[in-house]
Amino acid sequence: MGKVIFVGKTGVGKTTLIQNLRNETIIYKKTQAAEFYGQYIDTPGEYIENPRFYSALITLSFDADVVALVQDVTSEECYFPPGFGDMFNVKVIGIMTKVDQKMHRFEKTEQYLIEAGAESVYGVSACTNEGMDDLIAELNSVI
Ligand SMILES: Nc1nc2c(ncn2[C@@H]2O[C@H](COP(=O)(O)OP(=O)(O)O)[C@@H](O)[C@H]2O)c(=O)[nH]1
Ligand SMILES: [Mg+2]
Repeated sequence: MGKVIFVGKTGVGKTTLIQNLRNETIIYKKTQAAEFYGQYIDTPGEYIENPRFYSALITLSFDADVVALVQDVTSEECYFPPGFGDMFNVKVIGIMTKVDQKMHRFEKTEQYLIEAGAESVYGVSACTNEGMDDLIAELNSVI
């Protein structure tokens, strides 16, 4: 079975999204290290916040078929440099989280993920399930 690795800064909603994809009860839990949940690989935000850890992401991506760059539509902070996705040897997609929130930065976030190297971008809410069907269909087509 193929695997997806979720990469993005702390608090964008990676762990919550994985819990939703696995139909698990959503429980807040700080991600301290890379964690494997079946076909999903969760990573701590520190791996993207500090370029010193990029090598850890590259190593983890060897186990994956898709790298998902995750960014929160309410956040103004960007941690993916342009072309960031090029360092991975697998398909790179973008996921915009928290689309249920009023403070949308939809276009900017999408553009930013594309510049970072995402082939396609999905907008989702793990709370309202908005956009989840399209994301699941995409993941099912590649993993
Ligand atoms: N409104 C809203 N909040 C979310 C969503 N997904 C995650 N959150 C919240 O964002 C915070 C960080 O989520 P978490 O999954 O721990 O982020 P991670 O650090 O990227 O793993 C938590 O308080 C979540 O409840 C979402 O789709 N909508
Ligand atoms: Mg987490």
